[in-house]
Amino acid sequence: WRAVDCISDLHLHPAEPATFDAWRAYMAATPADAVVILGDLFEAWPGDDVLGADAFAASCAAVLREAVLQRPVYFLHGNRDFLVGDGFARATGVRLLADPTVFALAGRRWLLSHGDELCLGDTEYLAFRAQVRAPAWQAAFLARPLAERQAYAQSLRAESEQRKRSGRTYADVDPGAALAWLHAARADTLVHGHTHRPGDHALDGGHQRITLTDWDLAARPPRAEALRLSASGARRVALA
Ligand code: OKV
Ligand code: MN
Repeated sequence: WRAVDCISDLHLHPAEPATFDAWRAYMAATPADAVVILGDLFEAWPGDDVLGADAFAASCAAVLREAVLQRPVYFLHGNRDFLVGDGFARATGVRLLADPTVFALAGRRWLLSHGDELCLGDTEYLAFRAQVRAPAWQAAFLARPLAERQAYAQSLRAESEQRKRSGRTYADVDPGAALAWLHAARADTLVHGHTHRPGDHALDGGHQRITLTDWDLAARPPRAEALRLSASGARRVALA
């Protein structure tokens, strides 16, 4: 591969059609040899059976099915779409990755993650995460009727909107934890999303942490970007 694109935090939702349209256009046209989605592609995901019940989810799957005819598409989970599963992978052709995953490209090792697990200051969220990532919790949750799971997803959305409105802030990635992950993976650069604080950060020992932007085509100015990894390094490609 010569170029691999990373995108994250599109938070696709039927109420934001401009973001969906930009994503669809990007997926059809990117010159990258592979696309890696670093989580929070969807604003909410109540389980893969939503694909048969919800027209918007089905439209997103159709975009992915087209895209994988051109190039492999990889996905790792965000904090919103942690219930994306094997049914989604089968229905779309997208390949699911563990978080974090190392990508070796042109002699460099890139560590790809959503980033939520590294925000050590978000202790309440990390407790929630440990609960909902447990296989037993997921099996019990997915056994409930879809309508009930959709209502739960809606209550989580409302809770996080309320938190935003109240001005409470989220923690950022812990630099020590990021460096520990990089060392364990023998990787040079960490690429992640989640925090919606795009930036390039130098870490000890010549390591680097690159944070992707979220996408919002309805914002002024609009935001959308891919990080293109190649032999010449990492380059931000503006898509809005
Ligand atoms: C995670 C999903 C947001 C899915 C809320 C109690 C309470 C924790 C919370 C923690 C997680 C929201 C608030 C998030 C998943 C969404 C929207 C859709 C799976 C409660 C404990 F009080 F509401 F019950 N959380 N976060 N969604 O990470 O933002 O579809 S979140
Ligand atoms: Mn996130």
